Amino acid sequence: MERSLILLKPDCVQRRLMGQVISRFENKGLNIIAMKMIQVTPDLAKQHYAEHVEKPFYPGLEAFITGAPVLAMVLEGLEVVAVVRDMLGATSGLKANPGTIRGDFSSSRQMNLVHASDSIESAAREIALYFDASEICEYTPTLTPWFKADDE
Ligand code: FUP
Repeated sequence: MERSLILLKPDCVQRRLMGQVISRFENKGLNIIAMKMIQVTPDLAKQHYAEHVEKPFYPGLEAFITGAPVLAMVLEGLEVVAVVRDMLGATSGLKANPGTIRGDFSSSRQMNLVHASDSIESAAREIALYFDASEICEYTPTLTPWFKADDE
């Protein structure tokens, strides 16, 4: 099982789209094993987006991500990193295919509603940024036998 760090960004919270996005993850059969609402600080934003801090768009990105609360969660599932990235679609809502979360709900490159880790290594780093180990609630869903075969 893989894990991925997901953020429902300030635009998702403000536009009342959290429920619809969470439903997509639940319907897909992914496990939510941690969840909390937080206000991202400029310091946390710089750690999260370390690879972008020097880029021209970073000041706007930081103002956006710190501008209202986010809902942070950890999703668990088979190949969950790639599965969730595909569910989100391309980074810009203007490029994301219809049927994806961004393709269906976003018309912006910055306000693209949801962040998801882009690799297993990023997921481990980002989960540690947002959650203590004690906040991860691992469990075996009783529906698991109806979501996948035993040997998958
Ligand atoms: P993604 O991996 O899809 O979240 O996208 P990136 O890591 O490339 O970018 C991180 C965030 O920066 C994206 F959510 C959107 C934002 N961004 C901008 O606001 N302007 C840009 O020119 C590029 C990215």
